[in-house]
Amino acid sequence: MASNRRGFLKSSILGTAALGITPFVKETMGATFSESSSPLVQQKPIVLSTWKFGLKANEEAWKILSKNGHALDAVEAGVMVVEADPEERSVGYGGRPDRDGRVTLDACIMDENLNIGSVACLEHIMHPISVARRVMEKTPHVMLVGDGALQFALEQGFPKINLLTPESEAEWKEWLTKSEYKPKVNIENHDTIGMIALDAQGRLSGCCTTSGMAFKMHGRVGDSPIIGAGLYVDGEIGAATATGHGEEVIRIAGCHLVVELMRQGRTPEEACKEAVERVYKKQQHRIKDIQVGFIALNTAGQFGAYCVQPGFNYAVHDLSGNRLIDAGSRI
Ligand code: SD4
Repeated sequence: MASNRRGFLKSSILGTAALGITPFVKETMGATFSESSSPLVQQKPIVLSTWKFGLKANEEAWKILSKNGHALDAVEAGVMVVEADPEERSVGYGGRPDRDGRVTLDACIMDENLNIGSVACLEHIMHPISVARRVMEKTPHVMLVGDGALQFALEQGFPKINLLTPESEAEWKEWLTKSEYKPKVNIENHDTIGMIALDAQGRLSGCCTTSGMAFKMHGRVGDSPIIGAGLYVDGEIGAATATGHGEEVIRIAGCHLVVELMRQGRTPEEACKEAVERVYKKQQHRIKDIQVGFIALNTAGQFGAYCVQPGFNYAVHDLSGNRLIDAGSRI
């Protein structure tokens, strides 16, 4: 088994060297590769994303990363897979609606040079992440919301569609019978997709996209499109993205905090843990109703994650393959 793994690594390295991608340094070859976090040697490219659906998103991102592509293109392409999937009921097309039956989407994107773009409360568009990228690249602004975001998307040629699938509509109608607003922890074991990547040239990028809390008030915006809350990237330090109850992530400016902690010398996992601790400390009286999870990656390719409640997992794809890892939890 171990020799198969080494054989796979070796052939991956030879293959990627031909593509001009920086291979693992020699020490990695003989070592057992740590699944938990923080490998001691630099490795790139690498991509991380939240929840189980991150596995298929990572596959798509890897197509770009393994060809020496830009991390920004990889993360956008990766999350688009989940946005377009009607079976994924917490992101994009088929996402659960707000309490008025409207599917409103939040997304943001960021590269290694602090370029940012974001949309919030965007309706009728399959790929909010691509609209966020257009905001970044084609406007003097960083964030568009609601009707303005839709108007911009249509001007940019994005097709207008109905995002409410029969399954989500039925669930909303069922919810209406009680109309009880109570966010659930670890909905169907997946939630927002946040993705962060380090490409072969050492460039970091990230993005985050969601339909937000199911049956939220119309106009509610979570952490996912808020740069510094649901996502942050500093090309000299690292990147982080978040999932879970957005209000709690915004309260502590979560992902900016994680990146700043890495700047102070914490490993990615230590930084995520400390950010989770801050949520825990202030919200102990209601902590059983709260889930927040962070994933983080630094410029050396070390990665880690942490969450409040057990049940959060994340997908990692590097030269040794694509796998799902359970994050450590505070409770
Ligand atoms: C948000 N973090 O909007 C996102 C996704 C979510 O339960 O709904 N989490 O708060």
